[in-house]
Amino acid sequence: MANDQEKEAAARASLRFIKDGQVVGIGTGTTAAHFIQLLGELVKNGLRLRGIPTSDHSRQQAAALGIPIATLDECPQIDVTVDGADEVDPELRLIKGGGGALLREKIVASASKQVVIITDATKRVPVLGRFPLPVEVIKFAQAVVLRKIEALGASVSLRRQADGKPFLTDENNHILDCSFGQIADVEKLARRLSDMPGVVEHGLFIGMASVLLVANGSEIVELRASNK
Ligand code: A5P
Repeated sequence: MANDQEKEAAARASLRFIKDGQVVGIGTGTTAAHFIQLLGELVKNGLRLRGIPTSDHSRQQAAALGIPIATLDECPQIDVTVDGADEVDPELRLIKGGGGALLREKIVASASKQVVIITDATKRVPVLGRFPLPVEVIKFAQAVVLRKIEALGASVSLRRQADGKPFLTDENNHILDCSFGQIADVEKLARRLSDMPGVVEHGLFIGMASVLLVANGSEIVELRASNK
């Protein structure tokens, strides 16, 4: 099964977590885009919900499909969020932010009773860190933060767009992509990054995923977090 079909299959499997009348967090990325498409079909067929998108891009896709959009001010408590991930370890800890939306994604996940992560089989790893960890920084601080993260042993690069200009997040910040290789102590690294002045957020999502749906060929593997 092709990778994109796996993403679609995982997205389809997440639909059973969505119930009528709920507030639904809407993820970002190519896998979440399949979810949004399918959610649009459910709404067209009469499902009532309010969607909280995790990026401007996802908001545009959802709105174009007729999905009612709300803000966190209107709905600060989300019933269920469905989102993708760049890496998932056996404890359902994640690296996210490959699409640059990690800040809003983490806020939406933190406001959600249930977080369903949908991926293809390539995203499962025994140890996080093969994927460069995205760290969102305010522009003023980026050179200082870059040096500090390099001092932790990572090779760090400022994310750029195709035209060479720095990538801008929806909140108008920059992203440092930090290659650590295998991360020995995920919690410790998360704390160290959060403690750095100028770091807005990092892409380590710990204790946030409730359910993981991985498409592996035609099979869907479901894993549940032990603490949820
Ligand atoms: C967006 O910022 C990310 O966190 C995505 O959820 C993640 O990059 C997964 O994206 P794909 O589904 O496109 O692989």
